Amino acid sequence: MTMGKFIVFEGGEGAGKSTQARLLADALRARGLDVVQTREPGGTPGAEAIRALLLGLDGQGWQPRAEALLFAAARSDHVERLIRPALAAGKWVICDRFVDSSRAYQGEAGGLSDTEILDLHRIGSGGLLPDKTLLIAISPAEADRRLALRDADGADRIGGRDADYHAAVAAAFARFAAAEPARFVTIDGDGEIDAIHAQVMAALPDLPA
Ligand code: T5A
Repeated sequence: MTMGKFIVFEGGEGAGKSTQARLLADALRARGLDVVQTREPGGTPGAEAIRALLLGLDGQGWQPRAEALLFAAARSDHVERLIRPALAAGKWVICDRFVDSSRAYQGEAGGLSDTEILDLHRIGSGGLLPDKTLLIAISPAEADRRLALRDADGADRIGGRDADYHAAVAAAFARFAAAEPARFVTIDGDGEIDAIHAQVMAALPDLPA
């Protein structure tokens, strides 16, 4: 059995990751591929329970190290129970966020070092990395516009952090993409949904017809 492929969408809030993940999953299924679409934090019952702890608005929130450990624990369960078995069964896994989100949010913006985040990932998930990471880059003004339309009730605990935090996240993603050009493709996320989907498909040239 050939291993499946692991494709991850990364980027800030409102960049259009979930929208594009859905469109890519549909396009791959239309080509006859067996696709698992999933997200982080979450994707398994245990990881979804941790998601509620991380993103809920009650309580005092988490210190950066506890937050990083919770994301790593959720990812560990997700990788062990869902992602690795799906890849081993030859499926394509399309995931909304993965370890680069922890490197950007808990690392760069949250104050942990990249080495610390990658150590947690090695312990929790055997250091698994995507075959391809599609970074959707969007201007802060366009993200604000989309989220204001969608989230009339306000953002979650991490999405609601200040503009400096989100600027640090965006800068970190751009740096990761520049450092690993074979794994990352940066997609211009400011345009129309269909035009962005076309960029996504062009970033995956080796798809079966
Ligand atoms: N986090 C996560 C960490 O801190 N560390 C980690 O390790 C991980 C894994 C996750 C939070 O957790 C943090 C990051 C986040 O703060 P979430 O709710 O899953 O929280 O948040 P996001 O992943 O950011 O999801 P969002 O839904 O906010 O953003 P998406 O998925 O990028 O955007 P999407 O597709 O939902 O689109 C947003 C809106 O814009 C519209 C959509 O219809 C939707 O209404 N839209 C467009 N409108 C116009 N033009 C386009 N091209 C559009 N594309 C989408």
